[in-house]
Amino acid sequence: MSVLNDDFLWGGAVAAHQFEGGWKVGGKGISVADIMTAGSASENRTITDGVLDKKNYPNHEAIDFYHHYKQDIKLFAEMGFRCFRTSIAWTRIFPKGDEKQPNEEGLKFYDDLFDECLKYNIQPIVTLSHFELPYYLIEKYGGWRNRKMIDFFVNFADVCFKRYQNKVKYWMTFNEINNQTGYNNEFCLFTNSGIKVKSGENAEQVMYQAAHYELVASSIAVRHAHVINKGLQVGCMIAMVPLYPLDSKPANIMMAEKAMQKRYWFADVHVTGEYPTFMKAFLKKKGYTTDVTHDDLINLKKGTVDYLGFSYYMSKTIKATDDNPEYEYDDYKNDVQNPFLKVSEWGWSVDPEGLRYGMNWFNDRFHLPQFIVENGFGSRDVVENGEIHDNYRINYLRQHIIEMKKAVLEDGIDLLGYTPWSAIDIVSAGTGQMEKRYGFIYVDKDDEGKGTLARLRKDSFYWYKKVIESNGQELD
Ligand code: P53
Repeated sequence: MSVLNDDFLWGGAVAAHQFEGGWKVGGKGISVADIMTAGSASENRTITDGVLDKKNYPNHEAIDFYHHYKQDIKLFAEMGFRCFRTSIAWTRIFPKGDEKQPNEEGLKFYDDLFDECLKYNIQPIVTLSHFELPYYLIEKYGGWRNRKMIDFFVNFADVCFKRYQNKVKYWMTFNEINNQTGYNNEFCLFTNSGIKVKSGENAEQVMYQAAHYELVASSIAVRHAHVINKGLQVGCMIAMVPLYPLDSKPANIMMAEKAMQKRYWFADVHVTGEYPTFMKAFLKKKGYTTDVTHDDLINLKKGTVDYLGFSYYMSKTIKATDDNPEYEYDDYKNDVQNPFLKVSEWGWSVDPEGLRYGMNWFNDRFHLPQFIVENGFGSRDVVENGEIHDNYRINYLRQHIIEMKKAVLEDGIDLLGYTPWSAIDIVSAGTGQMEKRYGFIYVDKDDEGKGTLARLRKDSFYWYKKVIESNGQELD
């Protein structure tokens, strides 16, 4: 029987703002994550005007990886991680975001972190922008509403590529660039692009213009990376949430197709360097992207990505409505329950086969190596005598690894690696909770911010260690 390549990158993933803490240490500036309060499954996080007194900002301390990194990386090594995906907090390197010179103390922190990984032969995999823009850039420039952001991002990327080129080979530019469309898009417009939608404003229009600037910034960063060091591999990062038609009614099939276009055109631009025809037609009809220059189009074409990084948690199912002959996807109107799938406490469906489907869908279009950089199950965990029996998490991951292997071994997809979310328990991006846990390692901290921060190995820790040791053969 064929098996995965020996150099398959098994690991785990996190993002700086969700686990580092140390929000004011080492000259770090305030990021968008630092002004978001804790929410819950039913209550959204609020975005406050700067840091206010007496509010619970879970990202300020998070799990304090900043002061625990040696201990935590040792645990990752114990599991046998071959790689570790994290992000570089932009505000550690450029506290305000528009400085010309980087903050040496911030750069030094990531040197130490990456060296600690490399000591155990763990390859760092790095995202440049993962929901942690400098807040100053939002106040002063309006975030990605502003074309100037391209220069600030590219400067940040250049500094990182130059500094860490011998420690980090695989990079990604913008985390889940496509989640600004569809589900909860105003929240994502803030976390991804630092944009607060004004009343009376067309959020969709703002999003398309901001996404254009981000795609141009990404393409310039990719081109620069290759000039700095030919060995660097820079990918995009797309949230793959397949949108299935509810049934075989042609209108529902067409609705799902148009919805997939609306959510995944970002990947077309990243990979081909061009806007796909359906998107050109849509933008023309709406008159949305008014600021697109000739140079932008050249940049997009010259900076196509080396691989396709993506997250996969769930699929969604949709149905057309009669009042929408042009099939403009609106998740609030079109999303329906999939009668075949169960959902988690947070309403996320569990659909292992959707992972294989998504990988095939990407592969049919793009013919690029892929990297599963997030996949996991958010759940409450119970500690009993210092043990955590999280078989629900093991089941979820096992089923997804089985489908991933089919995609590689039966469908022939070139897959670089698999970094489940999350290497260790961290603050949820969507809800700000600690109790929506994804980790192999439990962290003693609750939603009120109380706890000793002690680390405990869950059952899934020992299970995943065996999976890696056997290169994905032993999944029981
Ligand atoms: P949390 C939406 C849909 C799928 C994944 O999410 C998403 C989002 C946006 O919240 O985000 C990714 O923590 C993201 C991570 C995040 C993870 O999924 O809300 O890249 O930062 O933590 C899980 O449960």
